[in-house]
Amino acid sequence: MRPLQYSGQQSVVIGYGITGRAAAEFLIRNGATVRVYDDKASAEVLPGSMVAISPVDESFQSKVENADLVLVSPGVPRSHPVFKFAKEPISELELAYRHTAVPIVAVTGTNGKTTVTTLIARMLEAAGIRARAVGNIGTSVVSMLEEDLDYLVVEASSFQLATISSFRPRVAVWTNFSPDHLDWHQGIDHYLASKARILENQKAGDTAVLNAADPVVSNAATPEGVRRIGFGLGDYDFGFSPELAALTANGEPFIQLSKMARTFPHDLENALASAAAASSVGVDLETISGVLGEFAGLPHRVEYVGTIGGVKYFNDSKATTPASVVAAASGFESVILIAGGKNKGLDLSPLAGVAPKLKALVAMGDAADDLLEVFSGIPGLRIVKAMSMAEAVEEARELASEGDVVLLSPGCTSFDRYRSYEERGEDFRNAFESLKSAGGGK
Ligand code: UMA
Ligand code: ADP
Repeated sequence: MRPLQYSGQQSVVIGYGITGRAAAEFLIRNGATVRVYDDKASAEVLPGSMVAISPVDESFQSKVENADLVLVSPGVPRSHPVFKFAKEPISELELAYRHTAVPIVAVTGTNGKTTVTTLIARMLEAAGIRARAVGNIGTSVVSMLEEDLDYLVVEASSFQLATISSFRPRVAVWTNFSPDHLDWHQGIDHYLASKARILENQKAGDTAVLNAADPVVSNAATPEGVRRIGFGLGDYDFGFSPELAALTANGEPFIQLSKMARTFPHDLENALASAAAASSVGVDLETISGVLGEFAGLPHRVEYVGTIGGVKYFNDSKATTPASVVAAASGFESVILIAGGKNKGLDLSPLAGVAPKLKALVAMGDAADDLLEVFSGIPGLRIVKAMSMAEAVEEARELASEGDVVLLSPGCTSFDRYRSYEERGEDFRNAFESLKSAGGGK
């Protein structure tokens, strides 16, 4: 770790969640006086700590304007007054970057970030490189700075990238781009610009791993001398050969699909992005193949739950954008889709892209009526509305026949009914188990 100098400095931290706590502790440990604002807190001083927490009050503007450092938690939207008053608000990614010499592999994109971050970390570890998956995946980066590591593999959200200044990943991975988080960003332009910032501080000799089949990502500008590696389901640097049924590196097959644990189309894209990144830091293709052969996927991401009466059930609760639902459904032939939840300001009409795979739709949650509108014009499609997950799973069972798939892939956040996508996915699993123990319905 590099030496630190915050003695006598005033810092303001906005939000006291995973990020805010870790950042406040880090700054205090390094001599700063920290003031935390959290809109959900009543004014308090944490017992035994040096942290005073309050909601935005009259002193807020002057405290923010006069602070030496203003750190903003990722969930704090652009409409928050801190963005009006702070000279240079920074994210925790930026703070961590300023204090580490450990090289960073960073992963952004609308979908697939957590999966690709996990895969890259596993590939590096399998090669004997000491690496940790951190960031939006759930662990603050500053809390890892004391660890003895060779690489940090950072999942970087648009919220975190929006407030960087010098953050420079040696390897930047951009999985794909489609509209998301428009409520936070107040528009798609700011969302796109924030994602693109992952590349802006790269220097000659660094690597950008870019989705070659995605028109937005493949056209992103990189600084001079940055090595660009394209990946995708075609003839790219890291590509896919349908004839050989294999993933390829520079045209040469390195793993047969039959050897891979997950082979939906988006799984292959995630495998290629991860392989490209790991290979760029020196991991050999054999080690990479070994990891891909064992990786069974993460929970709540097109996760197989079980089979009732020849109908397979999959939990894809993490899918909170239309593009992710389309990707998930593309791996199946005849789908009963359970979708809906809280819309995060997105146009849901691209969900109609799943229509060719759909036998029926079960719409639920706050966005149910919006979904009915999107799908109502599709001839022959059965559509029902459900008031709860249990009802949705029962309805889906009624609509399904042997060989069909019931897929929970909401395309919306869970916050209308649940605290998290995990809780929603567990509710789906419980509804499945109840149906199964009741004999499978019908
Ligand atoms: N808060 C305010 N004012 C606001 C908004 C929030 O005071 O306007 C306060 C809340 O009252 C709460 C605290 O801020 O006390 C929460 O901060 P936060 O929402 O920034 O969340 P953290 O706990 O710091 O977690 C964040 C990421 N959360 C968000 O981006 C919303 C976590 O990603 C991430 O794992 C963690 O930092 C570590 O990096 C979550 C996420 O949903 C899983 N990410 C989005 C996604 O993946 O789609 C981007
Ligand atoms: P993120 O961290 O970006 O939300 P995850 O790896 O957690 O991404 O995957 C979330 C969901 O996005 C999955 O459940 C799946 O529906 C979809 N998904 C995953 N990878 C991709 C991809 N490469 N392209 C499109 N959709 C994807």
